[in-house]
Amino acid sequence: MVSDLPRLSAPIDCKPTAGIIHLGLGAFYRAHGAIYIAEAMAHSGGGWGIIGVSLMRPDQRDLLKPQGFAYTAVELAPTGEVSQVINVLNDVLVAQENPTEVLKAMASPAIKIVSLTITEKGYCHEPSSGALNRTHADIIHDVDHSLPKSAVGFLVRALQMRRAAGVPPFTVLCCDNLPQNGRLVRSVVLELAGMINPELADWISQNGAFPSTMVDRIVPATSPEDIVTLANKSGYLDCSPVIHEPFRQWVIEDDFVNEERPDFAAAGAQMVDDVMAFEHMKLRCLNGTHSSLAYMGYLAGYESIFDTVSNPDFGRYCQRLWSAEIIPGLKPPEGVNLQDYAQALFERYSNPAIRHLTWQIAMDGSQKLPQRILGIIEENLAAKRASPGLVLAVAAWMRYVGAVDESGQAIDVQDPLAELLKSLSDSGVDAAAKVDAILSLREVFPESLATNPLFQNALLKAFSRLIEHGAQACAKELYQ
Ligand code: CS2
Repeated sequence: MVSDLPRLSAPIDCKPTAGIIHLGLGAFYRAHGAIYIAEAMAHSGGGWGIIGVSLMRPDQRDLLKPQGFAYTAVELAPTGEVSQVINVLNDVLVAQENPTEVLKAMASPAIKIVSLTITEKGYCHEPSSGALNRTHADIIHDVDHSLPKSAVGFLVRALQMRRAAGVPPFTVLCCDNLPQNGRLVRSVVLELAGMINPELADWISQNGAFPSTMVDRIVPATSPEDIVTLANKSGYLDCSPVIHEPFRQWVIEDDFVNEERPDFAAAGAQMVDDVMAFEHMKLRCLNGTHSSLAYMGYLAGYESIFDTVSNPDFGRYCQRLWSAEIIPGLKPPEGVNLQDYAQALFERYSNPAIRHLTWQIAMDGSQKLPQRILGIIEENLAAKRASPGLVLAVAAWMRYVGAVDESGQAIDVQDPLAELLKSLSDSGVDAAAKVDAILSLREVFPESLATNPLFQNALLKAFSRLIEHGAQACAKELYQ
């Protein structure tokens, strides 16, 4: 019985001082940013302990507290595994339970950086345009209340407290898969601050820093079996380990308030002036194919990315997405060969030890599609380049949000727009009406794309064929 094993524990009193607050303490950050920071401190010192904040649920705090906030990171390579205990979290707070405590911590002069992995939907923005969604219930709330609900509200209210106390702002370090993520968070923060007090917005704009970053590591959700496997191997019980692949990359714009930051470079992060070329490459080559494979693979009955790319039809589909539709329009970052990058990605997807579920990646498609897929299709249209594989992926997403798979089973669609998408899908009597109804969603499809007849026709054709022949046959017929 693993429950009889001693619990992983770390002494609380020998932690570094906290210099970072991280909003959105999910597995990804614990398997990526937190490890870089632990290594940076091991190499160059500094008070960069991390206070994690869960915005909604207490689960992580409750699991980590009895372990002194330490956890195991398990690296799974095709050739074997390596585990290490990460002991860089000082505390975990739960915003919904005690927003005052979170604000107080964020306002403390010792905190120099507030980083975020709150997923795409956490920014309360309109995915197709990047603008703050002023009709979002949490934003409406946060304009009038000093105890906020949204992450953007926490940033703004904490910055307001720092300004009032004469403390410089913290650097806001966005680590979500969004294009120009620093600029995006800056613009939503300034917009909300401006609605509260225009002088606050000016102060943030003049004194704050919002570096963009590109983050990369494949981190599947930890399963109950992972916990048991680790316990049997290690001889201790860790109730919240993280599982990850060997690869990792972090590219960070070197723009921090008063230049105060951990020695990220000592841990292997790339410090650059402009992250855009890296971001484009990663969001399109990795996340673009990830989402395409997730919808196509799920519909065809495949559980994981590994299972999906192991099927030769989907493997070829993925390769052709890179070579014919994604790479031709990309400007590579200096010194990077995009073909090599794509081949390395294929090897990462083909790691049998990583079970990254298609269902997990399929979540929140309405928030992911614009930057992962739709932008490429628009650029390809402008360059008179066809995008049959990406259009097929959009059709697969449309089919997926109809919430019934190819074998007639219900799909548990997780998306902030899930209900609306289902009702739009159901409102159409035939394929054309369904596609039209979903295309009318302006928060996902920009006008220019939704009304482009070439795109409309290709999408309708793909959607109809998908219903008639299924995802695998459609992938195959594209690239025979
Ligand atoms: C995935 C990403 O869940 C998803 O949508 O595409 O989490 C992906 O695994 C990471 O961005 C890899 O760095």
